[in-house]
Amino acid sequence: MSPLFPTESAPPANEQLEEGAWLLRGFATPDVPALITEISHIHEVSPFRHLVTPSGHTMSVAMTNCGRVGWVSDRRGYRYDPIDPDTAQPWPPFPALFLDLAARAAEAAGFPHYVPDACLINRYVPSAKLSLHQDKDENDAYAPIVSVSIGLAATFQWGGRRRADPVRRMLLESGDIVVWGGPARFVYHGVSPLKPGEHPLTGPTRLNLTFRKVF
Ligand SMILES: O=C(O)CCC(=O)C(=O)O
Ligand SMILES: [Mn+2]
Repeated sequence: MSPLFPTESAPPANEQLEEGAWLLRGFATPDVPALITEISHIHEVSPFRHLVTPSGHTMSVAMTNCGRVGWVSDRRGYRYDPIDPDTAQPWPPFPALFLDLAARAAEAAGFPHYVPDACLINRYVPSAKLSLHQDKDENDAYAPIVSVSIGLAATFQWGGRRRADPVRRMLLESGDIVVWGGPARFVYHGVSPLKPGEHPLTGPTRLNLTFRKVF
């Protein structure tokens, strides 16, 4: 029987978005302060930068990477590169916490033994956005994307396998993780323009980690 005077609210429920895709609400919340510290160390070695798309558009989201390879874009196209083009050095290695968190989240979504080799780190300020897209520069077409939200909340767009499919919108808050792989691996997704706000740990900013298995 439930208590007459509940003192604690129930833990946030996980939500299956479709086969192969889960929203794990609050999964990373205990790790958020340590994740922010790790991101600031990565930023000291490989700073956030605004990449240019092959069509010449400068992205509103600032990006950096850690891991064996990093996702980059320039006039020549999109690719994974073991060298940070801004520093001419390898990307910073994965912090142990990143690998551990990604593996735990993947397992909770039905993808055990997840060992990513890249983590793209996105930094959004108000009005920054990511248009509807598929993540398809990775060779592994089954292993999931594990996407961790930190700081200001954002509206996540979850579409279908075709760009024109209907899009669901959901608020992602700090500590939420979305995992999509297997049959959901190539679902179109995006982030609506970030609304202004102030988060106790990140100020007027949203950070996002997306883990990928590239090889
Ligand atoms: O910021 C997010 O929540 C999604 C990021 C994303 O889709 C990407 O980096 O490819
Ligand atoms: Mn993506």
